[in-house]
Amino acid sequence: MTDISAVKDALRRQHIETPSWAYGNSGTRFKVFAQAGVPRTPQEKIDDAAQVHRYTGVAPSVAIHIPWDAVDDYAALAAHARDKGVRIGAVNTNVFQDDDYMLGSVTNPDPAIRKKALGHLLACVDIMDEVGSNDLKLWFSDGTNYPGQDDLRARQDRMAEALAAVYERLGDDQRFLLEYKLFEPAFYATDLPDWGTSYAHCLKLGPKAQVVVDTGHHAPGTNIEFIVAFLLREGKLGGFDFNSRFYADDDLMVGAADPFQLFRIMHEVVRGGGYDPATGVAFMLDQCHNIEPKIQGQIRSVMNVQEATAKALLVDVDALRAAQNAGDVLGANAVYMDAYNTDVRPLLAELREEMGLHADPIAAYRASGYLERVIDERKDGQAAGWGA
Ligand code: LRH
Ligand code: MN
Ligand code: MN
Repeated sequence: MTDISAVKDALRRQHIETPSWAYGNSGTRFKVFAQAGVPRTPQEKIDDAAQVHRYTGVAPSVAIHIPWDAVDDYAALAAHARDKGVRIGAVNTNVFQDDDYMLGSVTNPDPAIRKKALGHLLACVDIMDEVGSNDLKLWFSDGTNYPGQDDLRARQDRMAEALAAVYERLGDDQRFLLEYKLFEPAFYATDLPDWGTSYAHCLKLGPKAQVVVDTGHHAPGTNIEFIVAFLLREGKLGGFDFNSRFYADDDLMVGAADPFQLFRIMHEVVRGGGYDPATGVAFMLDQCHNIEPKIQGQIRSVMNVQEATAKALLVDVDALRAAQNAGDVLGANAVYMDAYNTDVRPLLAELREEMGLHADPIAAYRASGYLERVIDERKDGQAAGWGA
């Protein structure tokens, strides 16, 4: 039997980080549909993130992306976040949007471009110092489109050299989270295409280098929970970029496409001790809301992660273990599915009320009139968006 009050305590302590870029305008390469009231500045993105925390109680930090969130005074940005009741979380780097990076950033054959890219990564560690962030998120679009275009091995050497230089620069309580992605924008060979390649680079460097699993960055059918189990076992799971995919890197709301997969992932997190804050697994969202309202989209996503977590915490581990040890295939599967099929919404509603929150965060946010207010306040000026 599962202890419900222990489950509630664990859920109360949950921490889900929202990304600044979710609040701005975004779209596909075909069209960006502008929405009224979206933030014009990094400060306004933080204001919107604070709304998500206000109604869910479990989203106290917001990731920033440089240079999308570049400001003159980062300490002031961190103070702004604190004033709004949140803090700045991971600093995301961007070495994919400059013309110079057409043939790669840190793996570019041109040493001058490699130097420029590394300079940006190191500057992002300076920003971490200023905002008090512990996590540097690294994602590289580096790769090649045609066989023979560049030397695959030399590109690994260049990657290793850049990562070592960043590692060297990290402070005592800082780490980097290394993302991988199967393809796009490179279509033939990506320099960090999978968890194994990221893991190998991180392993060589040491404890301050960890792998981040973006749930949208795998081939269809990949067993992501296996990757999670493996990385946790090796102490190398730095965190998640949560989102949903149907086809490629769709960046849809987490838990929308496949809530069962999210449950399976959270089950492995719980099983591997990754839910204990001491393990340092960061639960971040990496999403874009192209056609749906953005703040509501983030609130819904946070709730989806909470629901999957609640179900994972409800797995009757003793019964599961007994069935597994007895070789009872269907019995074990039934215990697992019982947890997944539990309706945890009443439990979460009750928990929110115990936390002094409204039982229904979406309804409470909609009733607050915040969106109508910011639509009015933000009429003038340029809306910030993905890549702005
Ligand atoms: C790359 C990615 C990475 C970026 C973010 C905007 O696809 O997942 O994390 O920084 O999208
Ligand atoms: Mn990502
Ligand atoms: Mn992505």
